[in-house]
Amino acid sequence: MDHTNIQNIIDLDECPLGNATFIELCRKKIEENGVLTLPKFLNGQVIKYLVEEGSAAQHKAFYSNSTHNVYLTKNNPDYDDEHIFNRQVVSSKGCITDDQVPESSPLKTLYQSNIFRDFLATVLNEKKLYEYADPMSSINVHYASEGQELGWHFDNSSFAITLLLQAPEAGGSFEYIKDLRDSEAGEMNFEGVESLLDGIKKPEILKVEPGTLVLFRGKNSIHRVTPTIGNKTRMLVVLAYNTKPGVSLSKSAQMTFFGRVA
Ligand SMILES: O=C(O)CCC(=O)C(=O)O
Ligand SMILES: [Fe+2]
Repeated sequence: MDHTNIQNIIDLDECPLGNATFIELCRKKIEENGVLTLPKFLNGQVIKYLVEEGSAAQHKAFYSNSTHNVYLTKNNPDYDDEHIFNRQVVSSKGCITDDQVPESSPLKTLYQSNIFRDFLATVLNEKKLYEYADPMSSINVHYASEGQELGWHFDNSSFAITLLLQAPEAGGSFEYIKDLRDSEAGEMNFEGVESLLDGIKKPEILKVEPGTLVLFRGKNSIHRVTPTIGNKTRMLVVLAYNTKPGVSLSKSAQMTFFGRVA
């Protein structure tokens, strides 16, 4: 199959990305719900191909076994260690970077495709989207093997774009609470976050199957991925774009996420 042709990668019958009615429907959905899922986005053959490609590269993954607070900041010594601001959660997934994804990969065609990028920009209310200026950050493939997870957090970026390639036998589910804080207003909602982490407040669970495209606004909506259960690795692609050209991920963030600097 020709992987340089976008029509072989996206199922454009299920997801007509150039259709004005479809685009407007998607824009409304993410505006109202903070999340948009497009099941069957990827062509079935391409999912299989990408799982094989991803499995072949898994040995190159960098595993960051780190603890962090939900706000993804350093601890604040004004609060004691038990305070919810300083409470630590675990993130333990592995990741490969854009420069480790083959040039022949359908992921490169998808990432660069104009129809896809224009669709994303319109749906996300952005003028235009740009690739990262550094060679590592644009396309990442994440791996979560048995017991690995992504702890509760609010994203630094205002939107995230993911594609699940392989779901584990159990676990690995994406949980979230919409608008649990208001970062623009400086409202961190310690009570709400504590109630969630203590298991009192219950999150929503996002239903995601392999091949589903997810657009998620995670800056104010706390989310996590529960630990993988069983031998099958959870494999997920993160497509990262900027709203301005020429932006690189900071060296310290490269070190944290990728274990090396470009
Ligand atoms: O793995 C996922 O589904 C979500 C990833 C995520 O939340 C992140 O990378 O910030
Ligand atoms: Fe996130």
